[in-house]
Amino acid sequence: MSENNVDIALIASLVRDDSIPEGMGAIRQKVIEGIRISDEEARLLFEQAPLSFLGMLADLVRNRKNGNKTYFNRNFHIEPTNVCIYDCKFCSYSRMIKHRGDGWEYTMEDMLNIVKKYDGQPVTEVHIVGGVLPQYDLDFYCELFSKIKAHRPELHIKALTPVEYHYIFKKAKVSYEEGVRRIVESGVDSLPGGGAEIFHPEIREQICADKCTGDEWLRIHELWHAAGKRSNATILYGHIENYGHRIDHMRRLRELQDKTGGFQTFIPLKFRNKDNEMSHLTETTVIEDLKMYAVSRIYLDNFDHIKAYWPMLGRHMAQVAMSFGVDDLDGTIDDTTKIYSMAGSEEQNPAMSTYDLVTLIKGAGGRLGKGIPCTTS
Ligand code: V47
Ligand code: SF4
Repeated sequence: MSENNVDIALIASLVRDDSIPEGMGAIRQKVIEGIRISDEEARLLFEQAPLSFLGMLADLVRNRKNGNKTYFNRNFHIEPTNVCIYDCKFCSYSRMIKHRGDGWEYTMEDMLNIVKKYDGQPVTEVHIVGGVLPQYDLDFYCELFSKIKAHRPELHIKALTPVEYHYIFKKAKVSYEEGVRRIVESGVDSLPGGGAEIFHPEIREQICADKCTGDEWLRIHELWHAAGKRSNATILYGHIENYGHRIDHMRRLRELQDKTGGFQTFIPLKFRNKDNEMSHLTETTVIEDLKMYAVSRIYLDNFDHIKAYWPMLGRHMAQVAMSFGVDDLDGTIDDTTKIYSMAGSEEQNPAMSTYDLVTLIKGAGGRLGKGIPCTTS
């Protein structure tokens, strides 16, 4: 019996029949047997399962997939601009185009200089994402990606979301298929999970009506996977959506993953309420955050990894989340992102050394994922 099986047997035996909340025995049995849970069962977990029960089930799935290994990436971000033509109500980061004097707009040279700043340093990934502006068009980005690849071929480029791609493909008058072919050729290695928010139109129309739809987001990822590439997926939770919308979101991802197998990791992003048009909303409790990690780990049975983005969650909560399904942490970051500090995260200048991350993982009783330092993104 492998080390992982011992863990699973132990956890399964810990959830004694007489301690199982009413109506949840069947769910527990399914999870132990590796059988997919339904949308209704996910709803029951969200609405009625005690946190400790959720934690045990999520940990069982996490252990089955990854043992007690936790992965992380050594990365830095480039945020080309914080000016944006769109008007997402939850966004604390962007300055509308009419106030563009308050924001920044990097040139190609600025961005290449950021990449060069990391020459000789052991980073493995650059994460590029920011606002949407007309001068950052398809030709601009393809040139940027090719130049980064020419400068440092082994650096993994995780760049732009379907929000940007939908805009730049349309502006260049190319089909999604042709656009995806061009970005593959220019050297992009993977797509980050951003821009997904909540797919359901009922919510999307209220929080981010003017950017790509949920179906368009999914279609671009589908074509990206068809090109043999991998990507991530997020959910922005804890605002005006209900559990039904969260489950609908995860169902669409699970269905696409059944088709393509191209998603690597799912990243729940907790809505932060500072300085945006949804600031009147109260943020979710830590209990709700752990629930979100656990239910997604249990429901998304075809995703290998669940990621905690510690600059958003806080490093200590990220450590706790490792007992609720999380096996992937992003990342060393090196204080190169403003998205969360501007939205009210406790982490105002997010940066962790490899040593810090290793200490954090070991402190939570975890082992390092094979090949560390490595990236799952
Ligand atoms: O799409 C914006 C979110 C996302 C707020 O793929 C907010 O490895 C909370 O997607 N409160 C961008 N969230 C970040 C992102 C990401 C991060 C780390 C790793 C990966 C990956 C992807 O940030 C946006 C949006 O959903 N966001 N404003 C806010 N106020
Ligand atoms: Fe623009 Fe992204 Fe902010 Fe929306 S979330 S306003 S697309 S920067």
